[in-house]
Amino acid sequence: ATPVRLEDYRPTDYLIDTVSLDVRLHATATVVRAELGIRPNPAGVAGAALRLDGDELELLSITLDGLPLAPTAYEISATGLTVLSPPQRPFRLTMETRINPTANTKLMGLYRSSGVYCTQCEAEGFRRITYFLDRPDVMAVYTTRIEADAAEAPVLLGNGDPVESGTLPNGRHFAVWRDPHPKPCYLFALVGGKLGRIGGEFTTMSGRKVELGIYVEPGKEARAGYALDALIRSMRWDETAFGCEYDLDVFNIVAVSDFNMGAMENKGLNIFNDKYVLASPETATDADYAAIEAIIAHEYFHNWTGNRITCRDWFQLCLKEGLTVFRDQEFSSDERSRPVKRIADVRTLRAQQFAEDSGPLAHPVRPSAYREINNFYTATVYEKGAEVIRMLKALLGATTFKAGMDLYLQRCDGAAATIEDFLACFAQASGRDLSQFSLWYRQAGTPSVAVRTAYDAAARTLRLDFAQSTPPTPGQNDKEPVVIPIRLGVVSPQGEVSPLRTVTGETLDDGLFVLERTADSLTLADIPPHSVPSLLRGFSAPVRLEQELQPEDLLTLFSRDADPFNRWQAAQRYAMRLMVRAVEALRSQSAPVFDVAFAQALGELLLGVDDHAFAAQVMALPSEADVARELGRDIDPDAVLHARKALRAFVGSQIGDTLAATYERLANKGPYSPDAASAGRRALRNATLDLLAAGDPARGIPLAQAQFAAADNMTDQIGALAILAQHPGDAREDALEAFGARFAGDPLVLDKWFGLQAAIPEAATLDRVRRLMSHPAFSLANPNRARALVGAFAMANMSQFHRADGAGYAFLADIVLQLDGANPQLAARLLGAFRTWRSLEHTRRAKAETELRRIAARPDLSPDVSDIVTRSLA
Ligand code: HT7
Ligand code: ZN
Repeated sequence: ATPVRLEDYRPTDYLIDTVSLDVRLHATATVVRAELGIRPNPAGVAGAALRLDGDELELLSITLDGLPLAPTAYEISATGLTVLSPPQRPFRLTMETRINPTANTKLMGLYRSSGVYCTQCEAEGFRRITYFLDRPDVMAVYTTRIEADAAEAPVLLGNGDPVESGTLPNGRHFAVWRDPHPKPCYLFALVGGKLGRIGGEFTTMSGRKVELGIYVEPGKEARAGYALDALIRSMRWDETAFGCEYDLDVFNIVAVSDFNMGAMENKGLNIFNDKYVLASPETATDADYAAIEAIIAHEYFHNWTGNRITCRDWFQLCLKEGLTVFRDQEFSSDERSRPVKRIADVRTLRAQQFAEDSGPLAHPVRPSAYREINNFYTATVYEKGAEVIRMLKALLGATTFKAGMDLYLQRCDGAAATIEDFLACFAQASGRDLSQFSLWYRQAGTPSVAVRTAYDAAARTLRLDFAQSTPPTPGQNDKEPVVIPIRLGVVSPQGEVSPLRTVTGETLDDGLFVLERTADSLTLADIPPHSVPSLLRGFSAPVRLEQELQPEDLLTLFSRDADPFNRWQAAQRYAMRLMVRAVEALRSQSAPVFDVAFAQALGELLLGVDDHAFAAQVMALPSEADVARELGRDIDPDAVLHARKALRAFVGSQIGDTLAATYERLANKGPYSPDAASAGRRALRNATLDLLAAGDPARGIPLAQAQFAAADNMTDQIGALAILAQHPGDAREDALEAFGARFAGDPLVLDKWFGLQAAIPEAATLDRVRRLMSHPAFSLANPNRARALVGAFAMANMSQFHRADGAGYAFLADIVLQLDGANPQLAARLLGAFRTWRSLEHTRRAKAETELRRIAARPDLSPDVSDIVTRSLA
């Protein structure tokens, strides 16, 4: 396929102002009648043909202003329908198409999930429902009539507000929904099925009463309570934090069990993967509760950042996604612990986005070309996109940032906007030139900031020399310097140096130094001896910081830094340093040597701990993938695994008594509550048990067995099972069997069980995964199941996916090829696990390449898989 390029953007030749749909639902032969109010676009080419997109549609009839269109007046192809000489005035085009929702395994367009009819139109799914100008800059007002068998689909939902409903002969019924807000077709949705409901109410700041509904599989209503609570909190927060008020009388959420992504922000009718709606103490972990809260908020926040203001084209995806991720992260920070949320978000950013940015799939936050847009719903667009917004706020300050947001929400309301439109609001509000800042949207790759420090004891000055560089990425060899906000402080033996002053007498506002050139320096005055600079506080920019810090400096920061993020970062760096050395030792056949001071520092943290969630983040040492990224090249995943295991065992044995005492002290006292403080306590308790079992299995495993047996909530139960899973033997197998039997009827819980087993870092795991694929609850056709088992093996089990014999690669390649025909989006996502292949040692690299070439050689690959495999090999 030829790439679509940003520079080729042109407005459409026609606009569609109104859409009236009549959808007669039928399992295999749904008929859609679409009446489109069309007019020539003054910004388009006069007299041009009208080319509508279409995919897997059967056209039954077509009329123009009520008169049948002659077969010579239009052409149909596999990708669309062209009206050759449309009138150059407003006209009505009415088409009937037939589609088969049951055969729709791609889960794009109209499909059935466990018998429920539902839709997914972003990015280009509406063309699988009717012929249309399927692009986001075509905005119309929609009226949707849905008709169905009343027994098969008693609930009929659409966008907007309900206007009419009634019964029909032959057991059929109908409902009509109208959405008064013009929207792009990717926000269209309908649902029909047997669904249970829980309801609520929200009164907006201007007094509008909104009826809230959450629809789930009948019988699971009780598990939707937390999602409803999160929705109400999100609606209130968006009013307070951003002045964004809801704009319809109804807001519905429907949970379905077959969904390619997490959720979808369709106007007034969000559709969710049920994994992000359903929760009960017995079935959901604390992490699940937090994810539900974040995703409910994210989709709701799209009502303004995405729906009221949408994207002009798909290159602008970060306009809505980066901004909305930023907003949901802020919401969770306000609802929970800000530092802990920041640490968790940075962990995700580094694991997903940094990995993407350093491999063959690297692309800018706003890409300039794509072959398949579905492959650009990435960590770069979402997570790095959010970091760019966070930097903008840091650079402008909270007040000016708010003024820029207010201007954007008012000026671009109702429009299909671009990143330029967005930045123009902040340039105006601040009076600043943001042209260099806009490079963050255009330039791929993770910048490195190298820092050298020089202390002049006589003058009591500390000089910091910064130098930035961004490595080449595909298609971008030469990089320009970007604007990097570096929040910093200095930790002296007496405490924080405050305020920070330069030798020229300026005060560093908020401790912010902005690096704009390739190299720059800063000299701080009046710095006591033995002070340690604390740089990139709160992870103020998405960069790699290269700062030489000695163990004693790291211990100073870990114990005394006023910035909790950098306290955590210091512990991670210390652990990383030990693991990297251990990898080197193991690869040269010698035994790793660790540092007692590190273990003791962790022990001391536990003795004085008050923020449990923070301490849990410290105890979770860098992952194997973190270590691999740090090494960067010639990676031997077995050496990484063993280095990490060895450090964990060392810490666990060194501070075993403290771990055991902390574990006892943090025991559950009352009934389960998902609140952040209780979740933090459980997280720390599980982390201490994990390290204890790593250091002294004879002590830790019986405790894990007891916790597993007695647990009254999923966090404790799966926490214990995850620990047992790391230790081969009967205790593990017995617990796995008991868990599998107990939750045999609960697919979302079994996903955890699949995932845990797929992540066991042992040679027998690949066979275990193959066996589990025949488990009655497993189906490759269900994206949650596929991701839980195959995805976890490929993405969360580094040593086994990257087995030296290449069997892990061959397994994944087989699955990708098997899935590609049915669900290309899912196949392409799983294939993304190969993205780090070039950084491995040569034997594995060769085996990975063989499998990638085998996939590439397959004829009739989907555009999704073909795009990923081609870029991975380039
Ligand atoms: N905006 C939504 C993206 C999405 C999606 C994209 C492609 C294929 C299927 C999809 N389902 C949802 C979700 C979001 O980011 O809010
Ligand atoms: Zn989103």
